[in-house]
Amino acid sequence: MDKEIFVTRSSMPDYVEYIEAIKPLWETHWLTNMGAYHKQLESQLKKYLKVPDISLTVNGHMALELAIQAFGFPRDAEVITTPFTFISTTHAIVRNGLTPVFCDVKPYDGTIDETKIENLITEKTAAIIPVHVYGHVCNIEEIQKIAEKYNIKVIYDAAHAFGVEYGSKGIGAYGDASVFSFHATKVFNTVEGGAVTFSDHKIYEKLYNLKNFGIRGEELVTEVGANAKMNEFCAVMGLCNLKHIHNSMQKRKRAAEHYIRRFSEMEGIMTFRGNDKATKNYAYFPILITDIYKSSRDEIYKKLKEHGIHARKYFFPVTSDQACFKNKYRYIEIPCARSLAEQVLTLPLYEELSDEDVDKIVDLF
Ligand code: T4K
Repeated sequence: MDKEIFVTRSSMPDYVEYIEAIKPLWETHWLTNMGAYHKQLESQLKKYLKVPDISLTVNGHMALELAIQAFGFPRDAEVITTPFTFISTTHAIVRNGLTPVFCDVKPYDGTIDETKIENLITEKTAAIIPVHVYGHVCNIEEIQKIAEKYNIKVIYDAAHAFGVEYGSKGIGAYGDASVFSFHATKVFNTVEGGAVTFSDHKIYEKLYNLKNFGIRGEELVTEVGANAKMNEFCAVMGLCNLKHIHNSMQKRKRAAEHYIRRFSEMEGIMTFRGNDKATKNYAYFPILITDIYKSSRDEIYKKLKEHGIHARKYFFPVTSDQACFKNKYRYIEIPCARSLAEQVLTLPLYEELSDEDVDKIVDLF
């Protein structure tokens, strides 16, 4: 069997660097509940992500669930969202008791098709939850215009968009809130972790309650909350990984550019360009295996697997077709989302992926 190559490989600091960094925990024994490292990471990420405010969480999914909950939408409200995403986006809406309304996406970048949002708005629409899928930036300006026109909220699922900048601002500075994932498979990880970014400080207080049982004093609980705090071991992992993030993205960039060079010679294989006004974080390397290519996406997926290369069909099937959601919600045509889901293949991309690894993968096409 060839050396196995997975779709990604967690970035980790040097072992000694992390061990040295967590040593003080053996003196303080303060391991969680908004400890010193949690505070440090919040303040460093606020600067790095160029956002007005941030609240850390135990993972990206809980960040999304609690961000939605923080706005207190009525129970039967509708939320316009994309089906071309990881299942977490749709779960977070439904677990809040809200109804997802699936909008189609744009074929060239997979983000929500802003021209189709307005038709889906009803008197029950409370929010739009678009996804900066693969780090591709949504049409922020148009989405904002629609939100203002109908007085609805915008919560971006920015799980893939860590470090992306748009204009002079961090991507998390747009909309009413944005949600990031720091999962082990992400470009920046805290093992498990996530964050909500926003500009209204009232949201910080609300999220504080929601992630810490609503506790505001030893004998005072002001609201019903969950437990979704980031612990100190994860926060230290984040502080260490943040020191190396530039380097890490540069290495991913090198591998991504090598893929692009190789695929530019191949008719029928499309790579994504993303938004020219946004910076790139090289979080994922999705390609489209179009109908004119000699093999189908599934044939390539299988062939790669036979050679120990574990590409992934992120995101097939569309979330609205998953067993738990199929035929449950309003029927809306989503031809582009379905077609992308059938043609997309996310290829391995991580720091240590060498040009030789990329060549080995592309040579199998
Ligand atoms: N919104 C969006 C748009 C998202 O994509 C996600 C998560 C979320 C919200 C929710 O955020 P989190 O609650 O997860 O923070 C993975 C991740 O678990 C998930 O975080 C991610 N999106 C999704 C796209 O992918 P799987 O089930 O495909 O991962 P898995 O376990 O198959 O791992 C993939 C590869 O990564 C492995 O083959 C090897 C490598 N790996 C994996 C792990 C777990 C490592 O190198 N280290 C590891 O620790 O879901």
